[in-house]
Amino acid sequence: MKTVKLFALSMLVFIGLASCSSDDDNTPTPVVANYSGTLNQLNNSGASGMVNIIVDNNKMTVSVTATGMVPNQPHPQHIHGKDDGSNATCPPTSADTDGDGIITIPEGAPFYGAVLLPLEDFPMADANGNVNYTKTFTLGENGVLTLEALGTLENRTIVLHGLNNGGSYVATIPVACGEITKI
Ligand SMILES: [Cu+2]
Repeated sequence: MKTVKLFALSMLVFIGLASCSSDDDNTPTPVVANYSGTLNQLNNSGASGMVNIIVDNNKMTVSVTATGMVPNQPHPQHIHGKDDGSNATCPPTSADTDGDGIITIPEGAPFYGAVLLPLEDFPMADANGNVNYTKTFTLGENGVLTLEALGTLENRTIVLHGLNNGGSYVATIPVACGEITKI
């Protein structure tokens, strides 16, 4: 009798171990993914660049390299997206609905949506107009939105801002935009 019980117990342990090593156990699946985006100019800024994003569970590292930015000025930059999670895009020239030659933040919003995450601290372009930025955000902490709220990154865009207009620097004007793709 004892031998039978021990055998049954050892079988249970064996089954338990076997199920732990299978893929459909209760361990959360690690969320690790790489994304990139090509930054193209808006508003004839002459700016261009690349964005790389690495998501490793609740850590998200964003790298931005750009050229053709207004030198020696701080450049606001954000991940933009639509509230309903649908695909955000970079605005075409026709987004300038008032025809003043500048696509403003609100004129571009129907395409790239609202600001989801400011990529602070905003970088300062060097004397040649280059921006090099890398930062790791902890999602869901210190006011940074959660991975769930960030949603499907492929549906988000990156927008860089800051252009000389009418003889003065306007930090809000969009100067480059990139649609994010998974790699
Ligand atoms: Cu923005």
